[in-house]
Amino acid sequence: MAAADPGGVAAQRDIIRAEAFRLGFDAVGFCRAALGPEVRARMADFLAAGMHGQMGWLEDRAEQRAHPQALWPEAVSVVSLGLNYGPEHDPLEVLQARDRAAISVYAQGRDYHDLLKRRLKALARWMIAAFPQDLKVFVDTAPVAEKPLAQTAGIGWQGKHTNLVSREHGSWLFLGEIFTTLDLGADAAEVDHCGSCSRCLDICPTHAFPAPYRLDARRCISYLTIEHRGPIPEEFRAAMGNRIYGCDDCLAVCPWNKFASAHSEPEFAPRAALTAPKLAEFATLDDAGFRALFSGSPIKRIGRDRFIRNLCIAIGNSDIAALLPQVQSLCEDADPVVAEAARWAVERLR
Ligand code: B12
Ligand code: SF4
Ligand code: SF4
Repeated sequence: MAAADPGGVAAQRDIIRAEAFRLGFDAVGFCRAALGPEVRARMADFLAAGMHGQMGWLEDRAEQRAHPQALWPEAVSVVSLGLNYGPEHDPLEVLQARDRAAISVYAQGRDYHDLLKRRLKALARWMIAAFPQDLKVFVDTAPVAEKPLAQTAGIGWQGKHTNLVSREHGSWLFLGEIFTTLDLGADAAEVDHCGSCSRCLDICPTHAFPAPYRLDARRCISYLTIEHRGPIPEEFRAAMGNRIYGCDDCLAVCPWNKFASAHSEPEFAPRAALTAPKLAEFATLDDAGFRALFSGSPIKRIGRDRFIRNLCIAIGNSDIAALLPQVQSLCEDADPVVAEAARWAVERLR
């Protein structure tokens, strides 16, 4: 006998799920537009400890982040969606090549926000046509706690590295959501499958995890290379190695990645120029050159100066004396932060 399904919401979820998969999503789950009080409490701890560094925007809208209905009071259900961006090659390999720059997997192809938003909108249009409702789509930049929602909706769990891990796709899922006025019920939340593993915590080059499930963003290379303005604190510079944009170490070592498969999205295909670029190639980039090279890439967001600041640190860590002229020429850069990083690199190479 079929299980009771009052109002047919489980059947409705299955219809939407099928369409989401047809549109190319790799993970789909449903939950109520609400999060438990522990999410707000943990967020408050993180903010009170100042672990968000310069990301004041996390603090500004913390209430909305922790409570979906504070962001949109009419929201009843949330559809949480994931797109697989699993890499074809081991992202840690490039870290051994001293003359090369490491750019994190998510930033080697076209900006994922574009594809994810297009797909979310396509699903949203279809949902409106199928079931009358009001809805809103979100990806990344809105004050939405995407990982706790995804866990509540059952598509994965927040691992000890704080990102969402899926039994099917490992650490490699981008997340997006549709908030809707429709009551769709809920899927079962996912539970923690980290067990006694601590690989992600152990590998972190800057010891950015004060405890499992807690990240001090101020120490994270992803934060330092992408979000942090001004000089990078000296204590982290050597540990950054050749990482010039983001970091994948804690994601890449997760044992659940063994169940993951490489993505099949042409837009996520890494640009040849960004998989293992030579450090020397970037040193002469001016503003116009930077914008032309990174058009359509998420890297464009950080601007030429921050990018060259990161590059100088990587050159300083390279131990390759032949790169000395490249950083010497940046010591008088118009941007004082670039000039300081270049002088640091010159000292290191000497
Ligand atoms: C701010 C931000 C960052 C910051 C801070 C990261 C962080 N962990 O918070 C920085 C710049 C460092 C960053 C880095 C990266 N990011 Co980011 N980032 C975000 C953003 C915009 C907000 C996240 C947030 O609210 N952080 C604030 C803290 C308080 O939230 P939290 O991690 O959820 O903290 C929780 C835990 O501490 C937990 N907690 C505390 N104690 C305990 C105990 C237990 C038992 C449990 C279960 C939980 C728990 O509760 C807290 C509240 O929920 C989201 C998009 C979004 N709107 O959600 C993307 C997002 C999280 N980032 C993403 C990605 C891909 C990355 C990088 C991998 C990019 C890269 N390769 O460089 C790295 C990963 C670094 C890492 N280990 O987290 C993806 C992650 C996808 C996924 N599968 O999880 C997101 C979801 C973007 C997207 N739409 O796909 N990011
Ligand atoms: S992204 Fe890199 S620096 Fe940040 S927590 Fe993970 S391993 Fe550490
Ligand atoms: S590496 Fe281990 S501890 Fe970290 S998220 Fe994966 S399973 Fe959990």
